[in-house]
Amino acid sequence: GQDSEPGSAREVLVAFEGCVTEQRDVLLGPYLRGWRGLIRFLNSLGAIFSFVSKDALAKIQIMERYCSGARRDEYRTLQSMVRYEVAHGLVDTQRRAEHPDSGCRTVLRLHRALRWLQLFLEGLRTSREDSKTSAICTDSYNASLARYHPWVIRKVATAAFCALPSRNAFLETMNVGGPDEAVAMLAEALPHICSVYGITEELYAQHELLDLP
Ligand code: 1Q0
Repeated sequence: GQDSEPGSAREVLVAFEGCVTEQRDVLLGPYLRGWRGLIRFLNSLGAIFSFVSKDALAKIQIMERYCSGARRDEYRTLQSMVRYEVAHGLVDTQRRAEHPDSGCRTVLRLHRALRWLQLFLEGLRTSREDSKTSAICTDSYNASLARYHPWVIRKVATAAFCALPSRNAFLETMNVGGPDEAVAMLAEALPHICSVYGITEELYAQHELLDLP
């Protein structure tokens, strides 16, 4: 519900912090809450990004259904999800067919987007005050997600990036105070996103799931 969704960037990033257990498992509940918060943030940037938030939301909803479904215990962590889906042949590895919306392929799309987020936030954090948000966003997109997207999506996405507010205005929309506070919060939060990303990447590599259709 509305109330359980994070209201500021800090809470979004804290949700990612809460994902990783002592055994370095990634809990899907907090992972999806972090994503819900990101989508809320994205929606606040304007309708121009709704083609992005619609796709991300659809993926979050697929995962939320697994997490509250009959097999919810198998979907407590990314590790248990991979184990379960792989062991039961629930993952399409060549083309999308019997299992077009497996948890593994759905999370992979979010995982790739998390790499973009990591680069984008790191770029924002370390950029000069007069840098253009659109340039930071384009660079991080080209270095990550773009390679998985067809030409049309790349064009539409890079056109939409031009609508992003200036660096300082963007940092202010994070709702954690002025640009300096936002930069400090990013410095504190980014290691947690990096760690979720790194653990997922390793898990998917071990199971050869990084190219799922
Ligand atoms: C700040 C501006 C945000 C710009 C978002 C950059 C990503 C652009 C991606 C555009 C692609 C969306 C169209 C759908 C593509 C799908 O084909 C693709 C593959 O899925 P499938 O099922 O067809 O195989 N889907 C994806 O690649 C998923 C893309 C998800 C992108 C989610 C982006 C979430 C952004 C959040 C904004 C956060 C801003 C910073 C917040 C800081 C505060 C914590």
